[in-house]
Amino acid sequence: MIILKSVITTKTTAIAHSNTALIKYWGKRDEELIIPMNNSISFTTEALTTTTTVEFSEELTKDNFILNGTEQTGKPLKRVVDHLAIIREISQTNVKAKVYSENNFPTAAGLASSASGFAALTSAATNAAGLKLDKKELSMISRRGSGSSCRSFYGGYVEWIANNEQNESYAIQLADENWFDIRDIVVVLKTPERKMSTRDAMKLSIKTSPFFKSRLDTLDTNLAKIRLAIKERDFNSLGSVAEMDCLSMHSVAITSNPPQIFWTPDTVKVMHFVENLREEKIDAYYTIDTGANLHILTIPKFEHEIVKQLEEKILPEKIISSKPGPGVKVVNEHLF
Ligand code: 2P0
Repeated sequence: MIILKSVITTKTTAIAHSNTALIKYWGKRDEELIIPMNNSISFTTEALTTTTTVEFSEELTKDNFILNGTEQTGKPLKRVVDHLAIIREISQTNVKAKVYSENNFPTAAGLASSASGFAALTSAATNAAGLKLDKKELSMISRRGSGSSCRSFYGGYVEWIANNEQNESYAIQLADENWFDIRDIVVVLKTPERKMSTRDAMKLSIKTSPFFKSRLDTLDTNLAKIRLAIKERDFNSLGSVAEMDCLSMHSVAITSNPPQIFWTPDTVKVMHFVENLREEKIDAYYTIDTGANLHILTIPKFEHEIVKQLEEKILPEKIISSKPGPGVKVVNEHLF
């Protein structure tokens, strides 16, 4: 990437959507640069958004990060400051920044808030620093803040290319958000506080799960199946492979030492609920990230019926229904 010295310009606001992985990212080959062990595929989730405003100012003596109205300290602040440091290095400046961010969904509940969070931060901060970068470059910078965020730069269906030979790892769009209309019904359950971060859990899996390598061996086939399912708009193939890959990722997590079990009894209840939907000839599959919550994948004609049955039989804390959404956008309305 050739960057000329940038000119710190102005306050910038970006909106990014989270993404739901159909083939999961689980394990890094390079912890520092955040290069994954495997390619992953996701779709961008329209209903889950982070809005972030960044302003660099000579008057600031340190970076500030306000999330959902609360000034952040400790780890959340450090991750933002570290990411701003990468952007400052590229733009050859040492000016500090003020960062305001708002999520429209529960933070750190396994709903990929770090994906939309770092995508919005990277887009707003690079623009505010006067850098003009394309999406491939943005996805590579964002990846270093949080791996899965690189997939949120594009709308629709997106693949994160591990590119293990060249240390250049970035996202590409497989199909836009209008190509294949599916629904992601996010079932928000009571989630116990996570004992270990996703980052540490992945690291532990590589070191201790006897199934880590076996999972990697299944991925080329499953990635090819998902790419084909997207191309042919084959929902049952997409859903069944995504559900299998979710179970494969969780098998690796569960067989780590100590075991990483992200599910609660309610998670398993919803898994059985989805199996029962299929017996009723309702096309539905689940996928789960690092939390108790589930994403029920379906097609538009079954959305209403599934939400109705969830309300009757499960009573979750919240149901958020989403379709595939767009990539990151810079907007003119600022948070401060
Ligand atoms: C995914 N997850 O593909 C997988 C499935 C969680 C389970 O990407 O360490 O927060 O910051 O790169 O991006 C969550 O991982 O981890 C994630 P870091 P990130 O969506």
